[in-house]
Amino acid sequence: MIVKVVVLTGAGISAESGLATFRDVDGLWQGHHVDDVATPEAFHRDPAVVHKFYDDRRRELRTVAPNAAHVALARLEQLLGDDLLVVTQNVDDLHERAGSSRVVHMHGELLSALCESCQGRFPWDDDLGDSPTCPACGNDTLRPDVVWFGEMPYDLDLIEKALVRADLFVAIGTSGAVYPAAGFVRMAARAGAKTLELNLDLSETTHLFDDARQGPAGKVVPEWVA
Ligand code: BV8
Repeated sequence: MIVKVVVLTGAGISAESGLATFRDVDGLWQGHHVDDVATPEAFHRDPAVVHKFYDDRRRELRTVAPNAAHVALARLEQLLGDDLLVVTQNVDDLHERAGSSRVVHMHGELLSALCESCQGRFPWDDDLGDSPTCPACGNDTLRPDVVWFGEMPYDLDLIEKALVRADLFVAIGTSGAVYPAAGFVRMAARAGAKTLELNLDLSETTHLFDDARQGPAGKVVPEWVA
């Protein structure tokens, strides 16, 4: 019997690697109001502030490594192949660095730059400064290739097709605070999938899952994959 699995990850899976989450006590949004750093309006109002917010995170990302939870999901992909899809809300590259290749970054990627003029995408080169020019069209309209509030997440069609065909939906390290990701559990359950939440503590959507286990991802994810 083919088991099709969709795993949704959030900032909590990268916490033990040392990357801040958004809403925990020392989360990213502390000291940074979402409206000042994670909306298109913020970027057009003061691009330097937004570039600095992402430059700081990009610099920090280069100093951390995947943890046991990322490694366990990469091992699960070796077992399940195309029957596993990891959908991440995270913009870090820790899933890929742990060995996962079937990863959808629905909120974009920290190490990618997007040109607002020609829509070209390029690896983010560290010293792009705060008015980087597009290597393709030459305009100084490069922005972080991340999905801000009010912007359409990437690959929603692909994700929804996987959710309605899933036998099992697992959410790992996400508060269930942001849509449309927070609604994926309902979509999977409605289509008949079993649902499991692995999280440090209860989330805003724990009550929607068939099963929920609390604990650090670096412990509960390898236990689940084993
Ligand atoms: C959209 C990328 C529609 C950037 C992010 C009113 C006005 C405007 C919009 C809305 C509105 N009401 C609703 C909306 C929609 C809005 C939304 O949901 N707002 C919320 C706040 C109510 N959503 C959007 O705007 C989305 N787009 O709706 O578009 C549309 C339709 C048509 C046309 C155009 C548009 C886009 C949202 C994407 C925003 N970008 N990130 C960046 O990274 O800087 S959001 C960001 O926060 C993450 O990507 C993630 O999605 C989200 C939630 O974060 P989590 O990953 O869950 O992390 P969090 O800190 O919250 O929780 C951590 C969890 O881990 C906790 O539960 C904790 O217990 C646990 N944990 C901690 N340590 C561990 C652990 N677990 C295990 N082990 C540990 N060690």
